[in-house]
Amino acid sequence: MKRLMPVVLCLAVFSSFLLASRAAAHFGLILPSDDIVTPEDPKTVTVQAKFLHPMEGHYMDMEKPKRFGFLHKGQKTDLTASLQARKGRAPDQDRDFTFWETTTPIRKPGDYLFFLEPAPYWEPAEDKYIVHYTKVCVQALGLEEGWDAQVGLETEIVPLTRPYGLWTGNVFTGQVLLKGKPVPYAEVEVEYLNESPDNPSMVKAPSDPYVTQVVKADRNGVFTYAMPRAGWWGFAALHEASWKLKKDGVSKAAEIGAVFWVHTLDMK
Ligand SMILES: [Cu+2]
Repeated sequence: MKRLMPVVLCLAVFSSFLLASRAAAHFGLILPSDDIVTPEDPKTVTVQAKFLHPMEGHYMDMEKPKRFGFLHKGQKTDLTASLQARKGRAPDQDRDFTFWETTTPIRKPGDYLFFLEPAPYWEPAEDKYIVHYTKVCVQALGLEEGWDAQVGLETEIVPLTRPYGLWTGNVFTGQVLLKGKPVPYAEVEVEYLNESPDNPSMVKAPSDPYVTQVVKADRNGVFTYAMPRAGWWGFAALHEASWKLKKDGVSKAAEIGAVFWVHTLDMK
């Protein structure tokens, strides 16, 4: 979510819904059960697709994704048809939300770059659609190749840091691409997945600016962020699409996001 302009914020004071949404950034998420599959333990991984406010643990309902799959050694495998709808319950929500899940055997060495093109999500608070093109990398069987590949999504983050085997405190550096070209000075929002499976306790933000971190890319669209806690970290670069979508016959803008997720572990 693009943070609202100050003038909008003034109006938002009258609307607790808008006010609440100010701090919350939307993120597409691909969450694999394992991010590194070792040669000693080849397995089938479970992969979930969700749409949420990661730091706050607030989930939106997700419609069936348009496209979901992985890129491995230059070859795409489509898993869209295998996606199953699942229900989840966030701690602060009094209703279930829908997400999508599939499993895939990891049998061949090399990086599995999972990608997601969700169905457009209508956000009434922002009067626009949101489409987050999301990626995550699963390292397989010892061959560290493929993580820096472009999937060819309308917008995507291409990692310059190898996106696995990261310690807490490491930096993550990536390049923001829009239609295959770097985006100078792109703004990148960063959030911690507070419901990371290995997070011992939910982190409470002392004030709104702590919820979503913001970094800007350089003139080549390259950004860097150091991750201060073990778990999953999401990076999102948002732009307005060059196309529109209809809502009840009216043409509406779409926010397209390039999202990448990485996992960190504490050194012990
Ligand atoms: Cu939301």
